[in-house]
Amino acid sequence: MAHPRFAKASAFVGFVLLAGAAARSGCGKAAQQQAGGTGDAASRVYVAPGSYDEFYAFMSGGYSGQVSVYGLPSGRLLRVIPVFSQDAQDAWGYSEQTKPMLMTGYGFIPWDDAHHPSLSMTDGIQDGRWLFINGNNTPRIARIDLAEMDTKEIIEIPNSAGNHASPFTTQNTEYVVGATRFSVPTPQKDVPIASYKENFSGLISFVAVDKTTGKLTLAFQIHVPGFDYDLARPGKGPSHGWAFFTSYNSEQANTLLERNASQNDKDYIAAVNWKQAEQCVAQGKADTWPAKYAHNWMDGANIAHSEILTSAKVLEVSKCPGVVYYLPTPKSPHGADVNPTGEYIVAGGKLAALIPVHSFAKMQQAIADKAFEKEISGIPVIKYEAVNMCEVQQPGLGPLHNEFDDQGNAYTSMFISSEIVKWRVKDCTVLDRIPVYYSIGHLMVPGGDTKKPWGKYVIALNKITKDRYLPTGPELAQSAQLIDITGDKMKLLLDFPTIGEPHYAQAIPASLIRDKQMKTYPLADNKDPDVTRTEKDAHVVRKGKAVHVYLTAIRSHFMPDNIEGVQLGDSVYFHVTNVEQDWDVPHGFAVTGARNSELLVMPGQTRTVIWVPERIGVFPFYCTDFCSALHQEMQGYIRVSAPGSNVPIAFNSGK
Ligand code: RUQ
Ligand code: CUA
Repeated sequence: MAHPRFAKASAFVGFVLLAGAAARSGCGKAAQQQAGGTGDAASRVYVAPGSYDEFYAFMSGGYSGQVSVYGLPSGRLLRVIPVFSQDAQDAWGYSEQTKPMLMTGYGFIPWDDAHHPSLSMTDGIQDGRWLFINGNNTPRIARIDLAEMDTKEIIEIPNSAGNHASPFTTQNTEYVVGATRFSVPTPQKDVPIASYKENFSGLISFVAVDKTTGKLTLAFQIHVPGFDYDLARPGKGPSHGWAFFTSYNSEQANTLLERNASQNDKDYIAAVNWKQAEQCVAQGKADTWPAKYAHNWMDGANIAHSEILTSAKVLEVSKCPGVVYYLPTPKSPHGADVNPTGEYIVAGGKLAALIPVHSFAKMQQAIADKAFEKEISGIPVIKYEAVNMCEVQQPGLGPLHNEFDDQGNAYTSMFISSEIVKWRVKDCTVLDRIPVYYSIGHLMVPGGDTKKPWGKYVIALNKITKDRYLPTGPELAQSAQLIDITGDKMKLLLDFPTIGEPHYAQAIPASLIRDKQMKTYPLADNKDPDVTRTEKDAHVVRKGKAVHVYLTAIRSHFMPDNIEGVQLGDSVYFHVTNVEQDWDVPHGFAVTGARNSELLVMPGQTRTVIWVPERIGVFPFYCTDFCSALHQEMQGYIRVSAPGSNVPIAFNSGK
């Protein structure tokens, strides 16, 4: 049976793994019969040729390191935005103007594991300015500009390891948050791994976002016990000023966590009063720790810069009492989600047989009453009964994440029983359930994490597709499923494959950002020091062993397109300016034997690629983007002579 949802949940790990395997193997035929695909469903997702989708959806690429942009309800892929991974299509991380974006305190790192996109908000409602996403492996947070759909900034999070609980946005985008998933010696030092309990700890990080420019600054970090801080949600409305972080491994195991971190019946949600933390930091109560982390940004000319920062403000809980409380939460919780009113905090206890709903008002009362069961490293643990509002009983197996609609309902993803369960928040009553194919991780309702859910759909972001698509060798597509939530019963409308692993996603009404889309970069404003504004300015100069070629690109030629005087041992810098000012006319640039990538140059922009020839001869370069009827003619030659040759630098020009 593909959906053993009524099986009694058990914390016994072996059982859990088996149940997961059962869900994964699926029973294809039954599954297909239950799936959508009716004419009605087809018409709900049909966006006629030439028409636009209603929503932009931004999906994390997981281990692809990027963000993909889809239209909803059609599920059409519109763009892949390069973020943490080098991307040859856009020359991201290959061109000289973009390479500094991938700098870290560990050097140049051209990859990360991107999990959770998070849109900027004003008063708890999406404002269409920026999208943030975390890098999980080398802790980082990126900021994408939604008018250009381009990554503008990446900040590394020092002293942290595994930046998973990130980068969730506070109500007015005051902060995006981060936390330590893998506790480590903090600050790092050489100690036995078995000394975990004495030497390992976690940090919860608050990265401030400048209201006007979006600029990211590491504001402060809070030093916390060595659990695994997994996911987070800032509060909103009444709970604005707080943020909630789930943790597992309160056992503080350092080996075989699948067993050793599954001992306790409850782990904790860390409730962090960040407004109070701000005050403590302002009063000088934070310590300054040495640190080494990169801050990378695109300037107004779209040229990346990178600086290494060397200190961080760290607040000890003992110096700011009341800044963190622990809320007991069953069992090894994963997601922590705050409902649209900001009153309820819902956890997804992966190994729990229920979904706990904590009340912010009860939490405040419990703090006033000191209804604590104990303290852990100076952090009061509030009594479960004093904070819990209700429990959804037997919802299914393996609850992970929760999203909300505008009708007071929650939707929870069930990894093990492969389903979405809809339930009423105010009394924890299950209303409906729908199978998904298979092994759902996150789910997303457009605006479902904000004060104003747009509703209409829930998207299941599944880990396993098995029998859903034509097979493609050992690696199968991962999948999103679009489900209608406008009626009492959820209805499956569409399957569409995704790029990389779709952890979380966000969606915003297209009307909020469609008309803001940038069409070209004004050539007059191009401040790149290597810009070539007109063909008359195109030229080639030698500076020692470097030859700089300043080219223009316009339909359908480069200027210059005949270049001589380069010698083996030189590095050739091709600075290509696209002097077009029309929308949707990029030009590409590629040269034989280039060991990096092509360039793709947007109208009005300059991009540089370095070419180090390794043999003598005459080599072609050409435009890689089919830009006009005479695109194939958009080509040139560069001649490479022997070292010490007397061939002078020469080029044709528009003069
Ligand atoms: S985590 S399911 Cu980052 Cu739940 Cu992916
Ligand atoms: Cu320019 Cu093809």
